[in-house]
Amino acid sequence: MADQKTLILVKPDGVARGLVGEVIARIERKGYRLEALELTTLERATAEEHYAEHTDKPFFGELVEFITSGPLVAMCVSGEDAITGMRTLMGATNPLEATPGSIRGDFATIIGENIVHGSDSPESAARELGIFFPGRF
Ligand code: DAT
Ligand code: MG
Repeated sequence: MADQKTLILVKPDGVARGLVGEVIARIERKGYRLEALELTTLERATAEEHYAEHTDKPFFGELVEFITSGPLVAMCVSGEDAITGMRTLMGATNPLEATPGSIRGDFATIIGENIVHGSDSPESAARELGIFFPGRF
């Protein structure tokens, strides 16, 4: 049992498609809490810092292009085991493998536009929350 905080993003595709309310509704219905929320468009440098672990991947360029392509919604979400729990709510990275009923399983078709981001570990959550909400968590 651990009360955790995690960084959740509704990525630019989710915002453009009008899915912000849908994603937030699922987070709240599950029983997690919103601790902070902001609509923002990322600078390239911020996006590169956020996705630093993927710098050497072949898709890094398109990933940064995509995440900076329009406004996104950044949230700090908290609750019991919220990091793993949010990953389950989101579904697998590749929407083809994401279970129906998950956010990606219900709303996405391609890996490069998979609606949401969620931190994958306590270390990632602390690092990523520091980027989006400096000094707050
Ligand atoms: P996740 O977002 O589930 O944590 P990740 O950290 O492995 O997944 O990758 C970050 C994002 O990069 C992912 O949400 C979509 C994109 N991505 C991952 N693998 C990709 C691939 N093979 N081709 C294109 N985009 C990819
Ligand atoms: Mg990841």
